[in-house]
Amino acid sequence: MFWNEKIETMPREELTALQSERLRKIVAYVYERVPFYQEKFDELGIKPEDIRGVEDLTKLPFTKKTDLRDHYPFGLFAVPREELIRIHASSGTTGKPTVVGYTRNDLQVWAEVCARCFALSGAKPGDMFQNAYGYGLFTGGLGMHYGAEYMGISVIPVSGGNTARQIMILKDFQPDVMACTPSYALTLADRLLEEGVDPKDLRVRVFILGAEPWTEEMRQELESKLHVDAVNIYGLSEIIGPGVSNECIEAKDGMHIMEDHFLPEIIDPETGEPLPEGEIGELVFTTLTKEALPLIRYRTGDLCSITYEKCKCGRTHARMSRVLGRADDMLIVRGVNVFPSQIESALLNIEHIAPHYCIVLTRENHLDVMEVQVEVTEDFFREVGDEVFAGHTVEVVEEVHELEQVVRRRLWETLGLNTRVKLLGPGEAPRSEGGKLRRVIDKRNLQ
Ligand code: DLL
Repeated sequence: MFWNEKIETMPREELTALQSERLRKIVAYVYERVPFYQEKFDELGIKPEDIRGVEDLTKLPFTKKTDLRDHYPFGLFAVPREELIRIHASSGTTGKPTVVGYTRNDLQVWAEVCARCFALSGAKPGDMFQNAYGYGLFTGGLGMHYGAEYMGISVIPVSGGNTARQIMILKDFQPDVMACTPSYALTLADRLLEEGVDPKDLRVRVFILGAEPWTEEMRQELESKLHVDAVNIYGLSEIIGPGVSNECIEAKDGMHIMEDHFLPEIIDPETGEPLPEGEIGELVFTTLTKEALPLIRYRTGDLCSITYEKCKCGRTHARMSRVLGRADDMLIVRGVNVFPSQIESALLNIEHIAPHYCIVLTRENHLDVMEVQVEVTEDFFREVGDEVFAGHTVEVVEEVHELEQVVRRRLWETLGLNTRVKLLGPGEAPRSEGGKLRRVIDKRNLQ
């Protein structure tokens, strides 16, 4: 199903013309209204008239997260505060959050793109939706909320966390659609199965998962455990929140970008040069219609690739691959670039290994040490007995060592790096309590 068929299937030539027209307008708009951009353009000797269309995009300067931080909280806003009708913020891991604002029209655009995400995910008017993204400063809860209402879906605004209540609502209200972070979907799936709930007794047919990286293996795991479709949704507060792109349920092969509102590019994160179609690099967006916080060539820090090939769902909008990691999340371990998602992929199809892990980095004698801590499955744990983990019986200890070796070998094949492996009992690795899960503990600079 389409939500806005004319736009979603617009021939590429027309779409490019629309993007060019909007780009010209937004460039003039920021030049006039945001001193930061006026200064930047002047420094580079660019006048708004120099930008005739998308072909001139690379003449424009980049915007970085640090620019938003330097102008905290409202310094990059293009409208007076009286015109704002909503504020959100994304929590920084260090220091101040990044603050974003919306005019009435921005909220309308946001509802529109989120409604398209629901359509892409196979949801339809009349469905009921359990929204387990956090409500609050985080954009996930309210963003999805208004998209669903706009489409005519009834929203159950549960917000994140409180697994017992989520399960009660899933069983009693029988929603058709659910959304949360993928790590939380795993928490939920495990709890449902633990409690003996048969997924066939639930009506929910699709999970819309995003806000953090996840893998194809995790999709398979969730789909088979829960008997649902699991689709990927992407977004970031600076650009709008959820709703920047979403997979179509027909292909589940890349997330369609709402290109009439957000103009994408892929650049080399080192040089800033644009990369050809299909190559992996840093994703950059220019907002084409945002009023409160328009951003020019905003560097997301997310690494992925983009394809413009037509999709079997009939949509013409470009598709971005899964996010493989963040340019700044990439771990450099003894000179090797490692993305947590590679580790996850390596772990997820090993027998007796559960999809719960964390990565601990330390330094010994000036050398980086990476320990991957991963849970064994319930079955394996029961089979070998819990004393094993305290190292009691000889034969079973061997079985555990063997499994450790298998994991270590798999990591070596995937990463080209020697790692330490620590097997954990069920439930010992950190779980999502409802929001995004932090899986990497880097102690190297604390030592
Ligand atoms: O996470 C918005 C959102 C809410 C997206 C709900 C999807 C669903 P922020 O808190 O600003 O906004 O975090 C944005 O999260 O730059 C990515 O690094 C990461 N991210 C978001 N979606 C995905 C995804 C929301 N599907 C940052 N896959 C982004 C991988 C994702 N990473």
